[in-house]
Amino acid sequence: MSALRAFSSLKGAAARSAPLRFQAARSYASQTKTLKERLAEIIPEKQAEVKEFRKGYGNKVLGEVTVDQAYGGMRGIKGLVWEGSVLDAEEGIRFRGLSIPECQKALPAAVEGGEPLPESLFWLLVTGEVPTAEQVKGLSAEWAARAALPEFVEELIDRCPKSLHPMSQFSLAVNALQHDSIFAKAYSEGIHKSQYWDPTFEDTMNLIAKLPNVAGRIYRNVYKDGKVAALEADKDYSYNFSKVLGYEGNADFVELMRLYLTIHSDHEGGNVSAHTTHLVGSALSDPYLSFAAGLNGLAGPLHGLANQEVLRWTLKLKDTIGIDASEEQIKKYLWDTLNGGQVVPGYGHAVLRKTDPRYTAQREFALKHLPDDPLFGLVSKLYHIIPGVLTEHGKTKNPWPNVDAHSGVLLQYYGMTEQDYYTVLFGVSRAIGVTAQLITDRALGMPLERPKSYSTAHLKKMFGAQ
Ligand code: CMX
Repeated sequence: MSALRAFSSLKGAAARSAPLRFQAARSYASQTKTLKERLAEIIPEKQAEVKEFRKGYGNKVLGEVTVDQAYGGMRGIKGLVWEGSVLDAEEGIRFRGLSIPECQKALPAAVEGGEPLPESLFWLLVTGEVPTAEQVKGLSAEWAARAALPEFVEELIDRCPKSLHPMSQFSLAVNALQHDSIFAKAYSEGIHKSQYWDPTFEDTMNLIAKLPNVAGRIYRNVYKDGKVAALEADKDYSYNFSKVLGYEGNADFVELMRLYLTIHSDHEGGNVSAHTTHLVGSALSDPYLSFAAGLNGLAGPLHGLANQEVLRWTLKLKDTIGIDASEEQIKKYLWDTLNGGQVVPGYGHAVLRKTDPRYTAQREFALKHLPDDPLFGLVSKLYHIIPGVLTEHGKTKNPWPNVDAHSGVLLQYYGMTEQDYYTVLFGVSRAIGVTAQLITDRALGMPLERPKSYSTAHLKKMFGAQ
């Protein structure tokens, strides 16, 4: 593919600003490399950059920590490095400097003007570069080629009772995939630490590649006939994932998966699933063990499980007061939730102070593909009512919707009504972001993570409190 064609595959105004920065600096040769070949070139440059930066600025102060922050979930403490994305409280997420709308314009898509391919986002997160359409095609093919599961993992999933939550099955299967970890094997054989990134990369590629078969098998076993269709070697990741789920016949659902898997992937380093994966990885646990730990955090209702909770809560509201409920009825329902000591799922965020752009991207998808869906109508109505009630309630620092407030309504429209499964979709996407960082962690030789803790007695003594 010529450099010119690579440029012309980048459409729109945003593609001519930030993405061009990446593209312009790249030679034609770099645009024909595979991801691993490109990484082998980038990593020494990155190592040198970080070494130089630390030499000059290593003793600069990032911020101070208060006693309240130590008790308050370490909110706002600046103590992590995460290369793939940075979250701004007002603007939301940027992946390697690109906002979601910029990614939608700049990253290669499967259909003209369509949603970005999550493969291209993985490339962007790992390298900081927008890949060419050919490079993304190559990555899709590599993932399809690595997708088969070991027989014992299939059997393990098949033996799970249907009543075991899909997220527990997911975590179990990812832990079992560890059997074939290339990093663990290389470590036991005495690999030099300067080479850690290579087997980490291989594990990551295998892990991401196998997730559609893991997640698809769980879905087909728990909710359908247990039959899992074979992936197609020449199709993209989202198409193949939709196929194993049983939705490949619906082109709009496949497009939804491309958007979904792209926007749920990465949200900087401090959220529970990202931080957990990074923390466990810092002990040199391999990518399977690290990501499985992250999945267990994602399965919490204040984090990824909120997407199942949102649809459940919304449907209960619909059943209780009706889909055409008045503003007054909805407000009363909200107050009943709050007075019952429960959170309104899908609203609020530990960092964001505005509507989550991931919510906006999904809302725009709904406006394009399902503008007349009654449940979308209800979700839109809630968007106009909930922030006011949460503000009046006076507790939450951010009354606006997060990513989880919108995904369920899109999925149910296409027939995926099984709410308990929704967090598994989030998990497949999250693998793309957190494993990208694991490769960087090992390339930069990030050490064991070990912050300092104190007991209340010790803190009181430190400050002379009675
Ligand atoms: N409904 C009711 N109360 C809420 C609330 C909501 N949606 N969001 C925050 N609050 C409450 C908190 O529970 C807290 O109450 P207490 O003082 O009684 O403990 C108070 O407001 C202050 O919380 P905060 O500083 O605004 O928010 P946190 O950073 O502590 O928590 C989050 C962030 C996301 C856990 C919280 O907003 C929440 O529970 N939201 C609902 C669950 C949800 O949607 N989670 C998904 C987040 C996105 C994701 O990770 O997938």
